[in-house]
Amino acid sequence: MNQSEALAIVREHLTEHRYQHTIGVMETAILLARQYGADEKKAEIAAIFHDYAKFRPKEEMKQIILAEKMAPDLLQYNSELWHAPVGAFLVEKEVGIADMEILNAIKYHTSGRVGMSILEKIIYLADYIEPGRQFPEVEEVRELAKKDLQLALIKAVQNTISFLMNKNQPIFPDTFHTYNDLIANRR
Ligand code: DGI
Ligand code: FE
Ligand code: FE
Ligand code: FE
Repeated sequence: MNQSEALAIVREHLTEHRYQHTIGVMETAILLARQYGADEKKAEIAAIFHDYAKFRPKEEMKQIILAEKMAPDLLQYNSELWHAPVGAFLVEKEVGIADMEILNAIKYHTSGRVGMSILEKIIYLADYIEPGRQFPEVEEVRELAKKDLQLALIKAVQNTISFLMNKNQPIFPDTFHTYNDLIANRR
């Protein structure tokens, strides 16, 4: 699948704003893949489809999580978390993407996970720093991403956790596990 075919598919499922975000994630992910020696084509496709399920009805996502026996505790946390694993499932089923590295990068783009692959890290980070993101903390992470993927990712996860805590939001356990794993493996 080439870039324009993939973009045409995903565009049908997104708002214009989310589509522009997706373009930003794609361009950022390709650059990060080039810089850090990951597969640029896989980064491109994973980025294009990362928010594929963002606008699925909550009820549909809930049914998929139950039917596919995905982590059941997902349902006890913010429904904003659901589009990542559900997206990976639907991209395989509806779009026919079978590459597990791409599917896992989509699946874990919101929470991260323990033992993230380089592609998973790139998609998580590209989602956080793409040019359309404007919150104040993002600039520091963009600077870190030019030098050190690991340090940039740690900062992005820390910022995400702090942001949620400041809003009195619950934190999904995998988000904490991601943080602990990155800190434990810091050089
Ligand atoms: O889909 P995007 O907006 O591009 O970004 P995303 O998939 O990284 O995150 C979607 C939302 O999920 C965002 O508003 C923050 C929220 N989120 C991320 N991690 C957690 C979380 N919400 C809760 N409650 N707990 C988390 O651990
Ligand atoms: Fe997302
Ligand atoms: Fe994210
Ligand atoms: Fe996104």
